[in-house]
Amino acid sequence: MTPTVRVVGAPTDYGANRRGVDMGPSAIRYAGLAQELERADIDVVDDGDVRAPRAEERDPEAERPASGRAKFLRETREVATRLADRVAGALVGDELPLVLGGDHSVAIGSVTGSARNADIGAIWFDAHGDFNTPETSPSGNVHGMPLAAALGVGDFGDVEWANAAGLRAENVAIVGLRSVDPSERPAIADSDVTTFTMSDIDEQGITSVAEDALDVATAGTEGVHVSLDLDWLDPREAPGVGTPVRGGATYREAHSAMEAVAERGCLRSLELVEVNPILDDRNETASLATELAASALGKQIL
Ligand code: 5AB
Ligand code: MN
Ligand code: MN
Ligand code: MN
Repeated sequence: MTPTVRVVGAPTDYGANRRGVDMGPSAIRYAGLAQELERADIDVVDDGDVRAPRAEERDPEAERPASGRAKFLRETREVATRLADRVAGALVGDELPLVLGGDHSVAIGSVTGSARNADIGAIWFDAHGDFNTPETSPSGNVHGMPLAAALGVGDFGDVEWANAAGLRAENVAIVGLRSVDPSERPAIADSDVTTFTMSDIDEQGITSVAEDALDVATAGTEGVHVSLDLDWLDPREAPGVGTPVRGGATYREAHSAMEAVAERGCLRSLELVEVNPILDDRNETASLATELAASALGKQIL
């Protein structure tokens, strides 16, 4: 039985390279998230959004660590803290938190909250590694750094998030990689994170890759956080994202991976991030996000 799903939006866009992902939570709700889950016999409670600052009212450079680039670090930390409390609170109530981004910097809060009272694994479905640090980032955008931040990699100044107590790199898998910055590569290679590129999916097939990623994330853990960046999918399926990269997962591959997650019965928390309605085509990326959530949460065909 799927527990009650508690939806919480994190409407940020200051962590991304393009404006507009802050409208992601609205777009995903408008696409019919609650109805889609209810049709799948899943109970849903919508907790609204965490308060998020607007980029134009803030100084992007405030609290930039001495070590390098990272824009809107103070804002990112504020929202991560609020979101982590909501996620941890839902879990304490035996509910399953479903976070709607927002840019991928919100994952720092989701992961930290999910790993607060348990040892967890994480699967990162993404075209990108999200393993930059303020020292290696080519852009300064924190949506390219959340996995490093959650694992305590890199110098973020004196921020407190950089340790999701219950998450170890050995239990993290990134699936769908096809765009990694040269400066980001060594940190991924030096970590104990397991990676599956699009070529691995080509060669091995998505079913086998999903099972391997689930093995990594469930080994010795009490549950798995699934972080779904919609740019994991091919831009033909998911045009409404800020950093599209050709050659991504197909519609069927994405569903198949989410179905594997549901079947394993290990899902602890889920997030749907980087949906950008300004760049979308008739809200189809948001709509796809709702479908994939239903698959991950155990929607049955028969
Ligand atoms: B996303 C890039 N590596 O760090 C950077 O969408 C892009 O959350 C990051 O995966 C993409 O700026 C972040 C060039
Ligand atoms: Mn990405
Ligand atoms: Mn990402
Ligand atoms: Mn992106």
